[in-house]
Amino acid sequence: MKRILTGIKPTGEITLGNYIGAIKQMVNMQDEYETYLFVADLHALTVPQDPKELHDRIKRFVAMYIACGMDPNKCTIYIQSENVYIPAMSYLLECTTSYGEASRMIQFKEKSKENKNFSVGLLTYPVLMAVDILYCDADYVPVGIDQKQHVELARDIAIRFNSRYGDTFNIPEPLVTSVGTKIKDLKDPSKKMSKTEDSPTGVISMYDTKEEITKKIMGATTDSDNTIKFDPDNKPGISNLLNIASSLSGRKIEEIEQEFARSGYGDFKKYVASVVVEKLGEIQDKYNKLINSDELNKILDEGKTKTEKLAKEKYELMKQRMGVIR
Ligand code: ATP
Ligand code: LTN
Repeated sequence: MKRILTGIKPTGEITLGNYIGAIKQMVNMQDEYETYLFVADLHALTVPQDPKELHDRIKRFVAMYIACGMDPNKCTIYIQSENVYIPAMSYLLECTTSYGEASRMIQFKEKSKENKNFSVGLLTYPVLMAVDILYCDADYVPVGIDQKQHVELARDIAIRFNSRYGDTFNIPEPLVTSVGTKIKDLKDPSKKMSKTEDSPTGVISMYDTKEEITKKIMGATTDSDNTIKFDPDNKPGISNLLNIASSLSGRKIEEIEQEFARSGYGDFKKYVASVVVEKLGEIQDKYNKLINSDELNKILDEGKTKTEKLAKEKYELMKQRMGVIR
């Protein structure tokens, strides 16, 4: 069975964009692949975080993964920082990665411009991400287009390590989620819906109430021609709502277009809101049952034990290959 793996940084609350673009793909793939899903909390530290908020968010992420449909009996769920071999391996790989390679990463260039006091961790972030992928010999890494360059760097690092020190890592491939599932900010549909974006009415969090969801969708930016048609270039707002409704209801976009061919934007938005309210309601019910349960700790303990064993074996092999042994 091929292995897939992905992680999400707990830099803010999980959004509808994360659910449709990342978690739902993993839910759909967990039957066919050996699946690893983790909370990338060490990655969150590359930009300043409030410790109390970060701590609370980590467990919420795990409960939300499961509430969204990840089945702990089929996949391995864990917290990145609980695997002590991950940062240790990251140092070893940092020593095989050039400064030039790391500083060419687009995300590093962008984020280091935003804050001149950026941390060294922001530069080494893609090497840590390479370890996340390589320690368990993942075959495929489902990511958004913005992360493709990092997975390609992980490939380069693995190929170089293998040729310098002998076969050690499997070479992973990025699985870029399709353009159709890139969910946009409801207020500014030229931007993606993002958990760190300061856009209180443009971003739907997975914890939003029925009233909040309805208000945000009814207030979503659209256009003035009053036709419900999928046309992302000319009608980004309506196309975004069609994408959301289609992804959550499982209905085809054309079917929804036809149903609302003679309706105004108000009726269409009410429908989209009802679809989101229903889906998020189901997820939130499951989440509320899980968040304080012992089951969560059991799942995380199992994830830690399993992934630590794999990482330890790889770490020992790397050390041996690199000559850092007694
Ligand atoms: P940040 O604001 O910290 O950059 P983010 O919300 O943009 O966070 P990431 O943690 O970078 O999300 O991404 C986690 C996963 O969710 C990635 O696979 C990414 O492609 C996916 N994802 C994030 N936002 C969206 C979106 N709006 N539509 C579809 N997929 C998304
Ligand atoms: N960098 C990713 C999160 C992430 C990840 C990973 C994704 C950390 N490690 C390993 C896939 C595989 C992000 O910002 N979305």
